[in-house]
Amino acid sequence: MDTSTSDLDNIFEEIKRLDLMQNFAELEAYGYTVIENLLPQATLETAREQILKIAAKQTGREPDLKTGKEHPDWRLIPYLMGRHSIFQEILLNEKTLALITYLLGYSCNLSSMTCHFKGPGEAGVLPLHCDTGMPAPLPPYSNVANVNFAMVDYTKEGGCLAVVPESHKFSRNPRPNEMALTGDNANPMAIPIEVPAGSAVIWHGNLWHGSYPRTIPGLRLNLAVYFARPWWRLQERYGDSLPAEVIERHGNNPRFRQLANLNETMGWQEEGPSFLNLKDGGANINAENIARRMRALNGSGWHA
Ligand SMILES: O=C(O)CCC(=O)C(=O)O
Repeated sequence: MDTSTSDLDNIFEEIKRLDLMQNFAELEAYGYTVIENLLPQATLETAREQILKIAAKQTGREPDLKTGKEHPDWRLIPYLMGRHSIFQEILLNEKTLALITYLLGYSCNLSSMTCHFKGPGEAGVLPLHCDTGMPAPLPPYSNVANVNFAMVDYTKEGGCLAVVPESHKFSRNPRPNEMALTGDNANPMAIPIEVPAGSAVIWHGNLWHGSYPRTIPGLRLNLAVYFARPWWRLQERYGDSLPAEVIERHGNNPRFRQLANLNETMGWQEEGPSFLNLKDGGANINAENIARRMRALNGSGWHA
């Protein structure tokens, strides 16, 4: 039945079917949740191998997972989604996508898929922040949301993710004196997320998070999958800029199309909006088309 909460009804059913009720409750209460050991070993290894390969190309130095000596501190390895099918497979993981859909609706986009690539060194600390890039007060619902896959075991000394539980309810960014994760001014509300490689951490866009510096040898890798509601500016450019083989592989999947911004209709040029036919004097403007378009953008409720 089409009710005013049909999108919410659907995602709620999906969350129950996937046995994610505990994660759903944690997201609401604490602003984040962990699904341990989510990625199959082969997926984890392939993704990690690809990240190391791309990092070698980007930096001109061969990464050493055990020592990390060629790559101290922190660097970003961007634009991973289109670079290997394993990243597309991870993007479409039904469990993480179900929780993201609860937070952002079916119409959300992928904003970026990057690796925070961290070797030993104090400068590898990422201070507490939240990813909702707008002035306070932040809306109480998520405008953006993250899935952070641990590509190696996460430990505090290894430079793992840090979160401030319940900070999604503060509706603001941390102030400068609340951002530190090390030293005398370290925020006492922050906790380390220590989980095995292959686990996924999902959080509400208003949650304060960051990561500790790595104080032991080796590399700490994540896969940071960042999503946004469809009116938000996206960090990475997908849509028609994606490699043709990616569009060929997933272009018929409606969910992938929306995530990868293949349904974008903005940025009109002389030919006008693609959903109109200007030659026929805008013959496509009718109630049904407009309703379909509004539904794609807003849906019947805030969960669309
Ligand atoms: O895992 C990390 O190092 C932190 C990631 C982060 O801050 C982010 O994805 O916004």
